[in-house]
Amino acid sequence: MASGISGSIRHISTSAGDGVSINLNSLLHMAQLLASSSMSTSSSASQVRAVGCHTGRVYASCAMQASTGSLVSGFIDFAQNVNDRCEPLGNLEIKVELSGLTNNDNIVKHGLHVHQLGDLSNGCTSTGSHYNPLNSQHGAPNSQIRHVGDLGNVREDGFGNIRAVLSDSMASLVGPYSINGRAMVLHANEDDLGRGGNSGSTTTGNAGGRLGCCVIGHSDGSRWRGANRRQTIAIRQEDLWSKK
Ligand SMILES: [Cu+2]
Ligand SMILES: [Zn+2]
Repeated sequence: MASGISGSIRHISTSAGDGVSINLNSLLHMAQLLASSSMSTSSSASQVRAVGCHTGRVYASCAMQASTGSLVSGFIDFAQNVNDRCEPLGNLEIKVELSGLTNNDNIVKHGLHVHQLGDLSNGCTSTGSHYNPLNSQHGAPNSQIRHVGDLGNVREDGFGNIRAVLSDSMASLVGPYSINGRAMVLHANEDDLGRGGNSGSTTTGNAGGRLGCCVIGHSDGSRWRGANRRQTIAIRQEDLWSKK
């Protein structure tokens, strides 16, 4: 049965020739339906799933690695609604849960960007510059002129933690400008969002050194849902404190 299905898939894509792109997604969808309904062996099914998109939610995660001299740790998680053509539906949702930042140093805001390369072979240095597939200038996340990777600043609480929920209209987990496999970088200083009036401002936002970085990769969403729960608990605790 399994060889029959994969055999017929191969046959269709071969005979379709140049026209294969027209119906590739419906073909994959059909193959997924066939695979999920009747296959007992999983190798062909997992190959199909690896390249297809379901309408629904996709997730990614990034485990922060500290640079030398930095103690930052934690996770950045991502969720994105997509259609069955692998196109984003609405904004990318981002949850930042980091700790180990230096308290009482008068730096409260830290630049957070997607950098071009998911390469940590030379620490955060080898992640390259801001992810900028449209060859634009650096800017604010809500600006027309920005890098796709420009996520602005995240803010420390009074205990060296950063807990933030971001929503971004340009960065995405799918499509031609996907950030999956690229790097998140947390900077030592505040990002001036392109308003600093010098050349550093329109390239990096003068956000300074790299405190930590991580490679964004596909995840099953379990951390995202866990982060959801922890966040709800944290908000409740803040409520309790504020009522005291
Ligand atoms: Cu950066
Ligand atoms: Zn930038």
